[in-house]
Amino acid sequence: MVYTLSSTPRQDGFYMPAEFAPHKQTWMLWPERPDNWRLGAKPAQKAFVAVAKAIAQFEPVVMGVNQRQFLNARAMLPPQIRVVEISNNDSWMRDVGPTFVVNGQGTVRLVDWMFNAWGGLREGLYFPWDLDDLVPRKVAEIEGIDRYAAPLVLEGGSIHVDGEGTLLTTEQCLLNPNRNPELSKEEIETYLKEYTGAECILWLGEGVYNDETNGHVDNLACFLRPGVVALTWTDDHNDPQYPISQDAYDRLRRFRDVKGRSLEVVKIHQPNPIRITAEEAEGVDAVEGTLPRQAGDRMAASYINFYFCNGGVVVPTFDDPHDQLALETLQRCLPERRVVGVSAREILLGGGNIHCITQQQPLGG
Ligand code: KQY
Repeated sequence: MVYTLSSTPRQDGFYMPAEFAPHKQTWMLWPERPDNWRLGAKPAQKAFVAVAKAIAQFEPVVMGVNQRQFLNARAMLPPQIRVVEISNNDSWMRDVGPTFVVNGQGTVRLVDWMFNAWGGLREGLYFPWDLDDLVPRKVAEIEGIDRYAAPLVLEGGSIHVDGEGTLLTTEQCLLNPNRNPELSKEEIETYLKEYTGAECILWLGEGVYNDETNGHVDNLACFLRPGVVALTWTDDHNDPQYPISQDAYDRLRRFRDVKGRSLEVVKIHQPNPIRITAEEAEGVDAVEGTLPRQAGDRMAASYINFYFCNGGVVVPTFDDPHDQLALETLQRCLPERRVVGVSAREILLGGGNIHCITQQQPLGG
């Protein structure tokens, strides 16, 4: 039996563990929509296969797929990657998927946030999003785990936790009137605490320049472990990213986490500006209601959009001179893990990156 609970995770002693805690498996969704992914999503599908294979070196991967792509996904993915039919509007499992919570005694449940395609009817990135909104319920049924229905519009990429009670987010996203306009900052904090178990909410300002999610934190900054945060960085004062990263750095240095610690900040230099080419833009179908792709638009490229898995870290690379330094810096900071780079331009062209297309299910033990 799978129950929808009327209590909150905090009331029941559940909390969201850090991404770097042990996982049972990783969830992904298969890309196919031609108004977001160029050339009928064929290049994106190859990139998703590369990500899934990289993660599968470390832990099991489950790929959710719409019915019409089942056979294609099954044929393109290696047999150890499980393929299950989960209807969806697009493939951003971080954002449409559940947030798993644990109680430290082996029980795992999930939080099902409300989803409005990053901004609702006026500013959302596509319409409709009804299938996306049902993904967490289907994961609950597949896994046989109970569900909390959170009365808050939130995407998984807009929060990071350290697993000890500290949560990192951005004002640009969570206070955006296109998410929860009826709620005050204090009310949003209360919901975050009730549904993730966090006690200390740290607010950064804006997210990465031109990020179409309204500034998800998962492209800007993340915990490497409790007390240590990685931040996307540039030394170029003329780059529009500079004041954003500088403000985030200043805030991070001022913060104290739930344990009263000051935070160490590791700067990860961003890639050189990446712009969509005319050929890439032409490959995307124009559909009313979907954010159009235009040649010359700068993409929100960041190495921070990486994913922790058991014993590994899967990091986007961009065929850029900064790739090597990003990989080396992460490897130096995370010596107990193997850092793996995956070429991610095709994922970036869809509006996100490796962290945005993955969702960890904790072991919970
Ligand atoms: O988390 C993300 N970065 C998702 C972005 C959605 C893009 C839809 N075009």
